[in-house]
Amino acid sequence: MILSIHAIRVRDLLMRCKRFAASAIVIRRASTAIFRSEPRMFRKVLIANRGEIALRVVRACQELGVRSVAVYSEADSRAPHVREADEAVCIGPPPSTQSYLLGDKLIDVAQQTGAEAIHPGYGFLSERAWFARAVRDAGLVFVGPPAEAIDAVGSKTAARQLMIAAGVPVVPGTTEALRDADEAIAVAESFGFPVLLKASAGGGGKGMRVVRSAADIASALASAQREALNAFGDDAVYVEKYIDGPRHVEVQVLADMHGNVLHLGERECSLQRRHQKMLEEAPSPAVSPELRARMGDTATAAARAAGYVNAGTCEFLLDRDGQFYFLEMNTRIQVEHPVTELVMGLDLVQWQLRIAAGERLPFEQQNFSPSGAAIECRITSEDPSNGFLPSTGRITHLHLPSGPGVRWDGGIEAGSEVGLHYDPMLAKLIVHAPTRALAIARMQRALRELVIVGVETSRGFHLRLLDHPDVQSGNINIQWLESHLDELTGRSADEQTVQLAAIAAALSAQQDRDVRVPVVNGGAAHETSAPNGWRAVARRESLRRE
Ligand code: MV4
Repeated sequence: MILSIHAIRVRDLLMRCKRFAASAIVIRRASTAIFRSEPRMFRKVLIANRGEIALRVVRACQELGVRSVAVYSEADSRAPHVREADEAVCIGPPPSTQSYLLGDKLIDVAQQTGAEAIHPGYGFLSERAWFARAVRDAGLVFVGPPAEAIDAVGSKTAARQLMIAAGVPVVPGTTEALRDADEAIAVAESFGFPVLLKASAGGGGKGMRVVRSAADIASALASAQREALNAFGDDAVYVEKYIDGPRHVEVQVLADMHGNVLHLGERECSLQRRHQKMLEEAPSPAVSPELRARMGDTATAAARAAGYVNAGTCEFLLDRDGQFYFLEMNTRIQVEHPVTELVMGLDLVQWQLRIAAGERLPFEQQNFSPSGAAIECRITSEDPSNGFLPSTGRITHLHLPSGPGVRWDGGIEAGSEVGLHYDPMLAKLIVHAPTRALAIARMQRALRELVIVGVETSRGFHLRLLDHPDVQSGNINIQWLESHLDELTGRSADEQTVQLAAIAAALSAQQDRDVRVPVVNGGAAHETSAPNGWRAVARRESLRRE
């Protein structure tokens, strides 16, 4: 009825809208002609990843007004990144070789959905130069560095040559593959044993051998070459002086297309097991402002030498004497990027998109210094008391920590199925506080609030880690975690004992719940029930609504 009364008015309005839209297009065309260099943010971006990083990119897109296209395997059809994206396309069965690693398919989907750019996240195709090149050749934008920059630092020996030429300190050693054991012995004797044989195509420690005497070189070289050939299809192995007990410190860089390169300080990443980081922090307790400036300048020089654009990371070894050596450059957004975001106060994933769209970095290097301290714990579905065996199952209950300075970057929710197809990292718990000591206390508090039921997780391990005096004092290096595993992986009780303890604790909490304590000492008497493990958990759980 209303419609018929106002039919004429509605038609009139529609006409005005059309005329307005037409003039808006004319104005936009005119303005792009005048400001041809003015970058335009993408309208739609495809996210070639899963889990927490896919959701992290969806969130960045939403805040920039960019439409997002998620892709997913059949195992991920109910995943949060699929639900939160504007569109989602199933790309294949669960194995990543048949889904998240199908570069051509991802490019097809981007073209079919009208996406203008592809964000690769980390892992999967993020550091494959051929994929960056194929995306560009398809007329799309790769949200990451140019394929040439990935190539420039992809081979360790080539990267070492490039960095030496740029004045970046590298560990003493060769810059070309070894021909034979005799050459390796000659080089090793020039700086002394122990030495480290490394695969040129390597990463993650594959094809690495510590050699302590000339007698051991020949067999170590042969096995390193064999392992390198198997893992990378390239048997090139070179030699470096072995640095004993260093820290792993990495520097975040951001570079735009217009020649601006910034560093955003360092992350301390020494707490790792089998090359899997367990906890990262920013800033590093071992880095002074003066060292930060020197490492930062070195990182920006390395990025310039590689022709780098977008977000990247320079990995360094920092030895006991405060000497630092360039190791390699990671040409992707990293898992641990949030600790840098929190202490530096910027959104790295948003800047990845803005840089890829052609924006200039509007920052001055001297305005950046870390504010407070941030810590990240990688919450994995692994059982620390059982050799970090991956744990699978359905997450039946999930309670997330919150409150001041707490951030949860997760890819799971209650109901999620955790399988064996992908990485066991479920989420990252990140805290920010004014000092390192307060950040540790905040992380301990947040980990205690966290409840994940259904799979074994690293939560308890992280609590024990943060309780250790060496971690609290920052007195750690890349060997520390693996040499303290026994103290950190408390053996778990058998299932029946766990069930009995849970029932006893629940009953006792139930009994306590409605007991009124007479007011003495100003009412503080009832606060004495110490927050000891089971009792505290049972009390909290019995107060929680289903
Ligand atoms: C080293 C080193 C000691 N000396 N190079 C391991 C993987 C690769 N990214 C480089 N790695 C190392 N290179 C020299 N000359 C010790 C390691 C190393 C390591 C480095 C960073 C983080 C964790 C590590 C764990 C074991 C060994």
